[in-house]
Amino acid sequence: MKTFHFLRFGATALVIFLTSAALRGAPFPEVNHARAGTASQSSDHMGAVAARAIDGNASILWASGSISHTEVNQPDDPPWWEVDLGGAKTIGRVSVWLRVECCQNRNDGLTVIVLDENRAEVAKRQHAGRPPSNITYDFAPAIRGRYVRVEGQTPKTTSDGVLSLAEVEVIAPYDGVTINVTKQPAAVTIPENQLATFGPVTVSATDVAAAKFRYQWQKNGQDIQRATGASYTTPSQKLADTGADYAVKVTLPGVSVLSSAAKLTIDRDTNPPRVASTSVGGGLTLKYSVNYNEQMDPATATNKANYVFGAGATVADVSLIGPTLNTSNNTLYNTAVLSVNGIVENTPYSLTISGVKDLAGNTSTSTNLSGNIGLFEVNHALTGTATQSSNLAGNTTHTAVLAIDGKTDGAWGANTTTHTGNADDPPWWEVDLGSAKSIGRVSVWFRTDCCQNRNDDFSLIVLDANRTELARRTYPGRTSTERGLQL
Ligand SMILES: [Ca+2]
Ligand SMILES: [Ca+2]
Repeated sequence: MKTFHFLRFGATALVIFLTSAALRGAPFPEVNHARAGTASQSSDHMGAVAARAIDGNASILWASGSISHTEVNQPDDPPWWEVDLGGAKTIGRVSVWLRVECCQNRNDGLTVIVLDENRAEVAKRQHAGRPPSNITYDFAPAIRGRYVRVEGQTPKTTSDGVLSLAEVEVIAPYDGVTINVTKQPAAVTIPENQLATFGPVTVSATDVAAAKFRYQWQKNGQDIQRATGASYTTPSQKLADTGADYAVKVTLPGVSVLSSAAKLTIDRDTNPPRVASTSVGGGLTLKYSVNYNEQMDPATATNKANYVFGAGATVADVSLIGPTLNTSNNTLYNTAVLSVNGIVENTPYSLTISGVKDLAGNTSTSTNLSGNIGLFEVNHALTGTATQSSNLAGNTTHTAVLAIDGKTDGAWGANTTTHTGNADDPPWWEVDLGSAKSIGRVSVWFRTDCCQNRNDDFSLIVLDANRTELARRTYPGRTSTERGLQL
């Protein structure tokens, strides 16, 4: 009896294995007509011939030796690249990979054209603006053509007139394949001045990998630009946008299906705005941030009179940040940043907010916030005056002031690092704080992309109003990024 059970279990397991293998099958056998074609282009640069774009290597890096390139010195107008498929073929998808590590402006407004055997135009697709590293067009139903041509921007405005293609694929239709939308987009209801997210939809087709599907969302039957993911999030919506239908067209080469439509309903916002949270930061002065729970009316949300602190504290300025996406509930909100004078660290505070409105015009009830202000940093250097031993000859950008502009990026190209001339011994940089200030910390960020030996053994010195030395520290050895002096 024991033996019988064991055998039966083994047989069952074998059947399951065979069934799942049969279901999984082999991937759909995709045919790339371009690999058997003949490529040409308007001119060759540095031996980077047209055939490199149909060599089966889609690397988008020049060093791969697999990228075509038309002439740079006398650019063609327009430059073109073309593959002759040898005869008319049925085409379901054209995919173009572009070089990415250089000169992306040259791809602006790229056009893909399919021509028949008599060179009559069968299809033409132009990419509006600057393409990413890959642009793909699906044709469903499939089209027939012999030549697939890529042309540069015409007339030339932002492009440099060069075509440099990593790879072009011309894919035969996926005949016999059916796309199933296994999870349709659902209807969405939101308050006005919020965004709506449709999907993600899920799709399947036998033997087809997920990466092969392409998505194009539509609003009331019209394609939405750059809405090409499995889900789509609208911009902030107005009441008048209510009732629109959203659907997604899912395509494979030569095959397409349209999802069911999902309706967007937008409710009138009758809820006054609330303060969701607050935070404290420093800078020139105390920055008190009020995070609202929704988008705010800029006029009332930045009116200083609507924010009243206790005696001695004044609001010097209010700026409105956002809208920002709250990812926990997929809603948009604004933050009011109050610059406050007259409050020091670690003291109690009271703030009354009233009269602020949301974008729909609902006025907040008066809100009182109180607590301990806690710790915040004030950077005295931001209001100081910077000088240095000399400026780099002929360079009016990298002056002393760039070290107190509030930015710590160490890359030269970020234009926020200083540079002295090359002959000072020793070179120096200094900030005058305007008057004696209490100092708890000095931090220095260095240039990061070059010449770190020039920071060897540097010294930080703090002087009083009579230039008497109060503190000095020399940092032995090499300093790569940031060094601080604790006082
Ligand atoms: Ca290639
Ligand atoms: Ca509201």
